[in-house]
Amino acid sequence: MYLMKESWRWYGPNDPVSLDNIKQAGVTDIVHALHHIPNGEVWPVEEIRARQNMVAEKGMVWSVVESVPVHEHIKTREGEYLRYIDNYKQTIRNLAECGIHCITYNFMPVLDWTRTDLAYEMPDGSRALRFERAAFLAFDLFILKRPAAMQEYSEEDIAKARARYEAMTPEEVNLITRNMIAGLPGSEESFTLEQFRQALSRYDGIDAEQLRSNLVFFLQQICPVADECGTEMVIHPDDPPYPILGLPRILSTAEDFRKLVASVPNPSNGLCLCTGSFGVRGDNDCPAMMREFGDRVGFVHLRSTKRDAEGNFYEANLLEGDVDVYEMMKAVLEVEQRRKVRLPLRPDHGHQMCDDLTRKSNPGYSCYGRLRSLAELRGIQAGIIGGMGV
Ligand code: CS2
Ligand code: MN
Repeated sequence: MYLMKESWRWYGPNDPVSLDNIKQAGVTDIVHALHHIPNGEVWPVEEIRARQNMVAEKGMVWSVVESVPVHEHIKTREGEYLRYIDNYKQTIRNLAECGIHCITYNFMPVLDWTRTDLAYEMPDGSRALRFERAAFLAFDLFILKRPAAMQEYSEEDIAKARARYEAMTPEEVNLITRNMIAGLPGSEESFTLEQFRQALSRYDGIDAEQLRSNLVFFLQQICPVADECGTEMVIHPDDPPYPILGLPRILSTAEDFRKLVASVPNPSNGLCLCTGSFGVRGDNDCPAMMREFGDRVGFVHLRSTKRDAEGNFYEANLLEGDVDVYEMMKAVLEVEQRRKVRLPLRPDHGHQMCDDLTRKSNPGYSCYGRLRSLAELRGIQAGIIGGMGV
């Protein structure tokens, strides 16, 4: 049987969830990045090796990179983008030299993943990450004051956002501003409001088609190198999976990935199937995507969000959200048996619960919350295998 390769994201020596903690979670594989290297610069072999050794000392292996960030100049195809692409190629080679062959990245303009509330209280007292549409619009319209925003939303939306904004205390305004622009873990970039406006304005002439063609150009450059190294470049979907703040987004649906593969058929052009990101849209069927793209899925993130009719969503307990986790796990197992590979899979974000509530951790990357998800995933997998009579 080819079972999931249990993996866990570790942010490095300063992560409050230490490698010792992770070891006790029982995982074998570490998902990691050199967060201290500025975006666009080469990751030196010695630095990769140093981190690999730290992980190896604890009896685990650093097998997946999440992420090698794509410099903004590459996304807008301006300035020094060619130098940054060369650097990216070198990083792929250096990682391969160290035996690391799975690299996650995303192509979201300016912002990585976005939430308005990082401590949304659940009925059981644990805390979840949440995206509240009215608060998000209030930020866009009345805090950021993005010039085009007034034309993009309906009158009803604007009225709701205005009421939401007017009811905010100054502390709330500060908090939502920080949540939006200070950079969630993994995003590597943070801004002041003024810097943020400037960063957005670099996309003024760039629509979805242009951004897609910039991604295709980038992949056409790096995939031949990745192919040669036996490395999979797995793109992480947009989160949330639709355009925000007037920025285009191009990896939000199955059709988006189909287009990408049609343009860049290289074997290294792969997908990080994150059910938490794709699952925010009702028209994304994650198990069906797993079955369709199985040959190109190099890494799986499992989490589940719960959406409502207003466009809000929060990160639910794994088995209580909109994603059919059981069906997803079945799809993963089917692909693994067919391909005869074990795919790295990690519990994505978890709630802050138990001791997580009194210690600081990276938003979403709590210890107990993720342990709970991982335990549930193991149970589902064991149940499926048991049912197969193997
Ligand atoms: C997020 C992101 O859903 C997620 O996994 O936590 O940090 C994500 O890992 C990056 O966008 C991938 O490049
Ligand atoms: Mn994810």
